Amino acid sequence: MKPYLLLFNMCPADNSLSSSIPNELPGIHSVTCIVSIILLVVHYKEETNMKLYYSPGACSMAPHILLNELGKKFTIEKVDMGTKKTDGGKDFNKINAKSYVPTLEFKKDEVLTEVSTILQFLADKAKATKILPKAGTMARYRSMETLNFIASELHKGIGALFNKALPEEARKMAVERVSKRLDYVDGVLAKNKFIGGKSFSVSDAYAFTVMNWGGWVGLDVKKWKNIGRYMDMMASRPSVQAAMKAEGLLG
Ligand SMILES: N[C@@H](CCC(=O)N[C@@H](CS)C(=O)NCC(=O)O)C(=O)O
Repeated sequence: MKPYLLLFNMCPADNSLSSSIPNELPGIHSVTCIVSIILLVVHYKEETNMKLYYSPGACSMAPHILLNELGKKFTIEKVDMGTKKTDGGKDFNKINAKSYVPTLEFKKDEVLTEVSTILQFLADKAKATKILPKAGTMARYRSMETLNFIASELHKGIGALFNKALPEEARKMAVERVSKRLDYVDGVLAKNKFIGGKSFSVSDAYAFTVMNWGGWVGLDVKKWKNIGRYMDMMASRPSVQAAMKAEGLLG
């Protein structure tokens, strides 16, 4: 339990607590209560103010899936990547100078970017150590190793194939390169149900999202047997279904 919730629980409806407080500390329970209430309000506002800027099916779907898994309160706002305008009529370039999604507004006028960082931020904040091990442990470095692999090899590898101006030879080379990475992923999934082991982890939100682009760029990821099984299993997860529905990808 958060320390201020503990303090808040100690706030008496009447003055019954005063008898247990030493005489030399008059009014300390009132101060404690006021501080805990202020912290409670700040925390609540922070949680409810969390907003994810997204583009349907883009890499922003990874934190979207994770937010659903964590059961967090959040809102989403679509960004038109052509005009860089949000659904709410804002200039997206002013929200994120890098001008790409995902962009997580986690408190007023403060945003966090980069998929792997946002995923770690959200899981750490929720203390969800089952889906992202504690910082400083070897297991955490393994998770970071996987996240970095997904970001630099899969995300950028498959993402490059969206480029219609890519010359045929360059495209062939890009497919060959990413296919080697997918051979590796298929081997991992031959031994494990999920990317990081026996249970769902933050890496699955990310790996599913970028491998799901296969259908849009003409790369049939399901020809890798274990990846095919994994994609079907992930697609049926409630957190994934809810994210895809909210982004307008499912009816
Ligand atoms: N390094 C960034 C890359 C994010 C990225 O590639 N976002 C894409 C969508 S998947 C995007 O918004 N592209 C639009 C643009 O660059 O204009 C991260 O890891 O979050």
